[in-house]
Order: sequence, then C-alpha cells, then structure tokens
Amino acid sequence: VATVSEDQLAQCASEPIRIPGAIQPHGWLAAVEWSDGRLTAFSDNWAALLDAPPGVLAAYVQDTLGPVVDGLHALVDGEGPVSCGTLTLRGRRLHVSGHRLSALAYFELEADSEDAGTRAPIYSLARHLVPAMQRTGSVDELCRVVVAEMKRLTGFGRCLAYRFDAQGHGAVLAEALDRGYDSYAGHHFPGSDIPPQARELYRINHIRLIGDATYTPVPVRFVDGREGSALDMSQAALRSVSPVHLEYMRNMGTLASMSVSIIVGGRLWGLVSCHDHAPRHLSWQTRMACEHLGQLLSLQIEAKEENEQVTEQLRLRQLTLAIVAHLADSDATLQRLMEEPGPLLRLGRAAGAAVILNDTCWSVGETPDRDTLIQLGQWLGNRIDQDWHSDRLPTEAPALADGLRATAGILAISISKLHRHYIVWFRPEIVQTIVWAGDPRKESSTGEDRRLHPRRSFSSWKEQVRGRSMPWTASEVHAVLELRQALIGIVLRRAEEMAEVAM
Ligand code: BLA
Repeated sequence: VATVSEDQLAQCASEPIRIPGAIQPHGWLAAVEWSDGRLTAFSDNWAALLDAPPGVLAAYVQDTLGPVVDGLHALVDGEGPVSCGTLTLRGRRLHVSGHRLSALAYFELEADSEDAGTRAPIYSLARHLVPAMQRTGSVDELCRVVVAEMKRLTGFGRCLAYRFDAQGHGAVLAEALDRGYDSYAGHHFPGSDIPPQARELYRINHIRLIGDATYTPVPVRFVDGREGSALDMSQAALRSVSPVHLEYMRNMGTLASMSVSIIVGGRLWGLVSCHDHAPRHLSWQTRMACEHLGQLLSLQIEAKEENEQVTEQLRLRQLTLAIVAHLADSDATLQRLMEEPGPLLRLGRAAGAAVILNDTCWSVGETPDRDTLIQLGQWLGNRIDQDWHSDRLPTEAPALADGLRATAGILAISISKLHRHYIVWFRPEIVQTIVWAGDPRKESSTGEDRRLHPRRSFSSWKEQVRGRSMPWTASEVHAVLELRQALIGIVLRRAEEMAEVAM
C-alpha cells in the first residue's frame, strides 16, 4: 500500500506529546518539588476552582495541597500514578492521584464520581473474569471476553482489541458495540495512525482517556515564569493530547476515547480501544480497573503465545526426527527424502517440496515446473548461505515467474558448501483481501493551513494482495535449520563410510 510521505511521517513523529504544556480541562494539575514540596507548576484552571484573589493563586494552591503534599515521599519515581485520597474544595469532592517523575511530584485532581467501574472492584474482576479468560481457547476469543468486560465496565459505545503486525498496522481481533456504531471487526488500520513516539509512550504509560475531543486545552505554567512546555507529562492522566489526534477522533465520529496498552514480552503488542459518540468521563477507580484488566489480558496473551510456541516446537521436532530416521535407514542420498514426503511437507506446512542437486531434481506435491526448479537452483546459488525464504517469490524472482505455477512462497536450505544441493519447500499463492478502515493511500492530507491532517473517511476499503503465500514463521525457519544440521551430519557420515568401503 502506498502510504503517507516520509515528510508527513516525520512531522507526525515530531509531535511533542510528552510536553504539550497543557492539560485536558476535566481536572486540575499541580507539580511540586520532590525534595521540599514547594509548588513548581500548575494549570490555569485552579483560579476558577479556588476563586483566589489575583496574585495569591500560587499560595492558595500550595495551601490546598497541604495534606497530599505531606504524603509526597510515598511516591516512587517512574512508577506511575497512585491514589492519594480525596479533597473537598468548596463543597466539591475531588479525587487526587499522585506520581513522581525525577525531581517533581505531580498531583492530579478530578471529580470523584460514581460510575459502573466504581461498583466493580478489582477482586470481583479477578474472581469471575480470570477463570473466564483461562477457559478461552485462542487469543481472539480471549480478546472477545475482555472487550465485552471493558465495555460493561466503562459504558463506552464500542470497545475493540487490535493487534499490531510487523509493519505496525493494526488488525481488529475482537469488538463489542452498541446499536448505532459502525463495526470495525476484521478491519485494518494503517501504522501511520499512531506515530512511533506515541507507541513508545504507550509502552510505558498503559492507559489514556480523552473525555471530549472538542475540548479547549488548559495551559500549565511554572511559578517562576518558565513555559509550561518544559514540564514532562508522560505519566499525567490529564496530559493534553495531540491536536492531530483530536481531529482524527472527530473525523471518526468519536468524541470520547480510552485506550489501554497490551504489552507482551515488553513490546506494545496491541491496544484495547474504546469509543463513544458522546463525551464521557470515567472515575479514577474505573480507569484503574481497566488498566488492571489490560494487564491481565497482556499476561494471558503472553502465556497463550508461549504455550502455542512450545507445542509448535515439539511438533516440528518430532517431524524432524521422523525425516532423519527415514534417511538414516536408507542409503542416505537426499532424493530419498521424496519417498516418504509426509513429514517433510508438514514440517514446512508446504504444498510441495523438492530436492535439487545441481542440474537434477526430484519433487513432490505442488511445485514450479521442472525447468523452473533447475533455474531456481541456479538463482538460489547467488543468494543462499544456509537458508533463504520468501512469501512473495513472483516479485523477488520475476525471471522465474512464468514457470512458478501457483507457487508464491519458498523456503530453501543448502546442504553443501561446494555444490548446489538444496531442499526446498513451496507454498501456494493466497489472494488476500485486506479490509482497511478507510483507504490508507488517502489516509492524510495537508490542509490549506499547511498542517498535516488525518484522513477523513473510515469506511471500508478493500485491498487485494496477490502473489503472496502464508509467511514463514521463525519457528519453521528454525526447524528446517535443525533439519539441515542433521542432514549434513548424515550425508557426511555416509560419504565417509563409502570412502572406507572403497579403500
Ligand atoms: C494517537 N492514534 C493515536 C491513538 C490511537 C490512534 C488509538 C492513541 C490515543 C488514544 O488513546 O486515543 C489511532 N484510534 C486509532 C486507531 C483506532 C482508534 C488506529 O480508535 C482504531 C480503531 N494520526 C494520524 C496522522 C498523524 C497522527 C496522520 O492519523 C500524524 C500527524 C498522529 N496519533 C497521532 C498522534 C498521537 C496519535 C501524534 C498521539 C496522541 C497523544 O497521545 O497525544
């Protein structure tokens, strides 16, 4: 897919999202020195909250924060926000959360509201949900359970889970939605929707809520007059988000959103993303429950993936043993591999396989035609050391395209350093239809103001991808390399035996 230009991507990647110099207007932020609790920076909207006479606002803020600042030293650097209780200010009960980031402690106040999540404490989540999650048979099913729960907890109109592929594009695996919401199930979202610095931040900070995509940011200022953009808000829940992203949300018809990171093996694996047509705020407790749910999901995905990998490795190891045993029982010439091709084909989940020894070849199943196999041996000669694979052979080797028949994927190992001796697996072409949420080629545009704008349409757009096979997985490549080692051992030993007989 042709995507946005390098220039535009660089522009997105340079949005200063950790230091926006402002917060969302549904709360109040103050930062104090970690060492002595002295007020350092605060958001403009404290003025209206405290109704302070001009000139003494900073002193009022400092005073108001007194009780929570006393507990300052319980905050651990870089660990993210924890609850610091509530403050009642002019009759309003406000929840306070606090966190420390290097020399500063941050306090964030928000209305202490009741919502569905407040009534669903974490232990009840754990009691009912964890067993339900464990009963699921696949990652997709697991995600379905979690998005349904997340929707119930938050009341958002649509919740979906999506996973990033190697290129950073997202595919929607599970979805729960109300009437009136478009379905994105099975849709793909281009990687450029979420620039790299945002992904890096979401790996560290696992939840964000945007209560109203039409909000006016509230500036944050330092007491000493420095610009608010010097304040690192990486961990602040109230952090004002990128205007480009707010425009994206409005284009999508989403006025409120929340996303929770799915972290597997330390990497951002995907997101649970919730949307609503109307502005929506969630209590601190509900957000914590959602973050916790995201953690449970991450751990379960990690466990499921590890399990799948162990099972797959065992399966491949057994196939390798069967192949090697058969060859060792024979005269150990490589073409014997074609006599009992079952395990060999299953090892590569392949439709066909071939043994190519210089200018001769033996094949089984669906493969390119004979002449093409011989040419393929010559073509590989310049490229292969131990192994070579591709899921798009027609594009990689256009000269061979005519004789490939339905083949699009190839995995090859080389058995000799001196000769062109190869074992090759083939996979057929699979014509894939990728449904994008909006045509990714038009995903963004530069407006008259010369600013980059996100795309406007999210309606389904189908892309047909031809000339590709199922990709080869790392475990499959690893397995054929193990087979290669074993075969080289057998072939060498056989050659030595033959030499002894001859003497
Ligand atoms: C951020 N883009 C995001 C976020 C999401 C998406 C989920 C994280 C913010 C959040 O939690 O809401 C994209 N939103 C999606 C996707 C779905 C969704 C894929 O609901 C699918 C269902 N965005 C653009 C372009 C730019 C861009 C062209 O389309 C570049 C200028 C930027 N997106 C952009 C930026 C952020 C972002 C800068 C970070 C926002 C922030 O955290 O401040």
